[in-house]
Amino acid sequence: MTDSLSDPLGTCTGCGVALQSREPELLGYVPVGTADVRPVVCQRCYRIRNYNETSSITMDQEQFRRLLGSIAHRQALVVNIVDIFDFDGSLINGLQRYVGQNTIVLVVNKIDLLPKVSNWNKIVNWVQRQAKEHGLRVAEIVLCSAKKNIGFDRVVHAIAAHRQGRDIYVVGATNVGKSTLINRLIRDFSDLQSELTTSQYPGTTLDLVKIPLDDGKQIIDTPGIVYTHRLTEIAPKSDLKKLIPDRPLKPMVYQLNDKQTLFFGGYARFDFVSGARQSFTCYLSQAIPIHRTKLERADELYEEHAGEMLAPPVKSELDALPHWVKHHFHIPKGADDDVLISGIGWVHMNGKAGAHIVVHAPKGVKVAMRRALI
Ligand SMILES: Nc1nc2c(ncn2[C@@H]2O[C@H](COP(=O)(O)OP(=O)(O)OP(=O)(O)O)[C@@H](O)[C@H]2O)c(=O)[nH]1
Ligand SMILES: [Mg+2]
Repeated sequence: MTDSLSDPLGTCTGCGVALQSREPELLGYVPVGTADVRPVVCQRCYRIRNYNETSSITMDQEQFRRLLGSIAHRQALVVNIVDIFDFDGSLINGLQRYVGQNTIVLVVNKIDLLPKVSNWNKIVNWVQRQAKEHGLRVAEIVLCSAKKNIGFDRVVHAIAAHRQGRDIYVVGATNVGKSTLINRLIRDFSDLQSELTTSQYPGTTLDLVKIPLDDGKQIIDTPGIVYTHRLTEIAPKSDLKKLIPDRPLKPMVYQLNDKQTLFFGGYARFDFVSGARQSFTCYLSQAIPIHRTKLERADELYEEHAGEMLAPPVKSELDALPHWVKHHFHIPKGADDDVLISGIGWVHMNGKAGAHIVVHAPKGVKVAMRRALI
């Protein structure tokens, strides 16, 4: 994975990229002289850490798939991290195929974002069922918050129980918190000085970063897989602060009559087309305003107010986003389901009465029905 410009300077301890001191505009650049300062981080990592800069350079996805596939030929424990806020969007399709016979521990991160009253046992059962439906055989499921240090002892326990002296690969979609979780492990269990680079933007880690363990084995951070079905991959970076929640979700309950519409900023629209009056509970970042209107007014409202009252995205960002497509759902009577809009959140329908729902979301963004998480 070394590019042709790389010097024999080794790799960046923050993101794993091969270091070079010739081309400031290319990945892995370190100014001459600084490459001797330990631990070495590339200019991009330095800027992300110190100026909260974004970087739009990400890894070639084919390379990533090859890298993931190589795990199958090694003896390893695979720690797969998923983001509870975008569970369906952040699952790795076909992970089982990539990792072969190796054991998988599924770590469900960002649990701090769930409403405070959430029942963890119910969530573990829910994850178990989802994993099974996706054909994922996991040795253990652990809920945690790497950032807020919740449930971390359970993560450590699960890793210790299943590792059996093997290397540990931490894998997952971008931005699920892989590097944050490993940093916590480093802080708590080693006296290493280096730290992995983390950021609020997807695509931070660029290559494998191997961190030595006391027993001669390694824990390996990997770049996140990019799924363009996640809104967070295609939304302008400036909107991610709003889209990605930074505190526990506050369920917003709407009692709707049929032919009413909810707008989620200007990013998606939820039409309750038919069915008896019922409640819909929205779980979105609190920075995304919800507007209720009549279905017959919805097109016009969007025409007039997209990018202004219906924002984010703001007007100047609208053209760069894919146009909306419609997703139809017929919710049977008695169902207890969510409609997930990857990267925006989800709407829970108690289904007492059955409903026909239409979700409008940018083309390509994953919109799916699932059993209720909460
Ligand atoms: N709310 C919350 N945010 C978290 C948690 N863990 C990580 N984050 C945040 O998620 C963002 C991404 O974290 P990273 O550790 O860089 O994620 P990553 O999976 O390594 O991302 P890539 O390197 O891009 O694949 C950062 O803004 C973190 O602060 C958590 O437990 N809760
Ligand atoms: Mg990372």
